[in-house]
Amino acid sequence: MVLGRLFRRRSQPDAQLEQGLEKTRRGVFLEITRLFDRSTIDEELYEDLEMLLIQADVGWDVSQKLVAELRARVARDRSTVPAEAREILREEMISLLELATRNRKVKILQRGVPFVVMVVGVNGVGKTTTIAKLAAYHQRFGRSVMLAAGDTFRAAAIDQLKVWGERQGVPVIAHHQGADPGAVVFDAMQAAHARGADVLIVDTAGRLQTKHNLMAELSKLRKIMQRHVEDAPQEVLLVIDATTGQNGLVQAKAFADSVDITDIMIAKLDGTAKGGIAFSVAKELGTPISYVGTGERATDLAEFKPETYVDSLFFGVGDGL
Ligand SMILES: Nc1nc2c(ncn2[C@@H]2O[C@H](COP(=O)(O)OP(=O)(O)OP(=O)(O)O)[C@@H](O)[C@H]2O)c(=O)[nH]1
Ligand SMILES: [Mg+2]
Repeated sequence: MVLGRLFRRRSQPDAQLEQGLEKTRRGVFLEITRLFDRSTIDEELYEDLEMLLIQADVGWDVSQKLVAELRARVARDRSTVPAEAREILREEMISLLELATRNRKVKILQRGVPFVVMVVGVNGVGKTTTIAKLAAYHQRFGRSVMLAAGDTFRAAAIDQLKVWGERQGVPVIAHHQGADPGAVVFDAMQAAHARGADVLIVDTAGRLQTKHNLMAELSKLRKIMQRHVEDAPQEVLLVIDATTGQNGLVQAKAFADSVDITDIMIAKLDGTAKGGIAFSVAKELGTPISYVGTGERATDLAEFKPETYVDSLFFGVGDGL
């Protein structure tokens, strides 16, 4: 494709992220790239672009906003070359993702004080798998990690975390099924202190019946953590399932309304051709997206960087572009 030679990526390629976005890149975003492979900027370009963005799960509002910004800037710059419009689109997409990332607080890990990560989200979105990935991620920085099986609803949930713990060589603090998650967290905080763990990652249940129960449960866990570490949990990570699209986003929003979220993980990005979800998440939740999940293994995690993300939607190292 001629355009492939015109556009070169500017960010450092991230193999993990590219793998996660492969379906999206080879699907809708390939069509978007082809849209700009025409001789002039015309009305059809804008209309088709809007439709394709919506198809990629960018969301109705965000797609309209992106196209409106593109139109305005093309008019302002008196641009007539589709390649320039494509470049403007890239910039607009990056700045949209950066808006949310800007809210990110700098996190400081102190020796001897456990950095507590509480992982939350609705059923089946990928919380437990995310915990295994985070454990591997922190281990790569040489940090000692512990896990707490705070989802005590199902015996299987506890076992699943223990299996991951064994694989990763990470201790797991767990009680029996039906135990009070508060007691698990209490023990885990003590153990993390006693063993000098750098990072403690806490699994939670996503299946509490009402919003009120969920809030009560999570704020109770928070208080227990704060008895040991004043500003714990330093990270409250909301996991979103990319394959559930706009529906998942509505659920995530309801969740974020009841709990103070600091970071977002978009899991199962590899399982969808709708990687545009990151844009609606950034816009609707306004919380920084910090990680994406790109598969079922503990190593299938990528840090979220707006520029790399946008470039990975258009370029793949193996694509010859
Ligand atoms: N392809 C793919 N599958 C994933 C990813 N993350 C999780 N999964 C799969 O999604 C399923 C659910 O993952 P869990 O980690 O058990 O999700 P959970 O939120 O802990 O689920 P509950 O504890 O039942 O609420 C499992 O089959 C995982 O292997 C991912 O990034 N990519
Ligand atoms: Mg789980």
